[in-house]
Amino acid sequence: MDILCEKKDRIAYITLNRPEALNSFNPDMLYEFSKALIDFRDDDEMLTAIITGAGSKAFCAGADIKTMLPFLKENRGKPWVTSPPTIFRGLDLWKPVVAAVNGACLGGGLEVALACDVRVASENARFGVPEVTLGVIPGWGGTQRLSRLIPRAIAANLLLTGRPINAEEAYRVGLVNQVVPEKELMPAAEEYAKALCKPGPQAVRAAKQAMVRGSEMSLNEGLALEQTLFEFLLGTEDYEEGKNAFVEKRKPVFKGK
Ligand code: CO8
Repeated sequence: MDILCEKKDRIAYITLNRPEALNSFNPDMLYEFSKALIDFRDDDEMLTAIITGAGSKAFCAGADIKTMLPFLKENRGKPWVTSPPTIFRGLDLWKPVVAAVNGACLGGGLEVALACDVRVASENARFGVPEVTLGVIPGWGGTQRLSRLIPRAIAANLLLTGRPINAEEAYRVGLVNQVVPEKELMPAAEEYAKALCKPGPQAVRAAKQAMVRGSEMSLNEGLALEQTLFEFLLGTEDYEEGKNAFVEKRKPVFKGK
């Protein structure tokens, strides 16, 4: 299994599991990744996912240069073959996702992390988009998401030179939320995940949707989307529970309905 999935306490753990190739994606693994994400999206018991890489050397070194890139070349013009829905393209996933980044996070690996909502890194993490050094460009969202997330000059330097940055610099430029010693990586990621499980699930998803979709819209369109989602939430049981719990001075028990 190139993708491991475990579910515990409403958190889905998705592990990229080809440590012998630094968890780089071959075509089968990409399909398995897609399935795992769809399963997470459709499982009502699951509220948040944590994506990480097996072993301590890498989160993910990107597409497998020896198998994936030739596969993509062979199937040029056939997105139905090359692009199963994932968080970096084609899958609307409004449940929150945390990336726990251990070691190398390069190319497609960084693109996976960029498509997550929160990124926690171990001190040995390195981030980069080396695709230009292979004669291609990032193709799983890196050219778009990186410059939307961090200052454009820094994104340009990474994208156009292919040079990586270390965890400390990634934190300084706002690429990651927190840097922790390696052994504290999963506990730190779990802390974020648990915090994301606490509020009303429908509200968390609506907030993510408004933020992600809104960033693609004019301010006025974004405000209209926000209002639509707000009014939708007023009709949910979670809103009644959240409001009543506040008034009754107790903790809310959300059902995600
Ligand atoms: N693909 C295939 N094998 C890999 C990859 C990779 N991306 N990365 C590492 N490996 C393999 C190595 O070949 C090696 O295998 P072996 O032991 O059989 O020789 C093993 O993993 C260990 O790697 P290294 O010996 O190189 O380990 P180091 O610690 O010396 O170096 C690095 C670690 C710096 C991470 C180095 O392995 C490296 O530079 N890897 C390549 C990183 C890279 O260039 N990634 C970008 C790939 S392209 C991409 O991601 C495009 C995504 C978008 C697709 C678009 C679709 C539309």
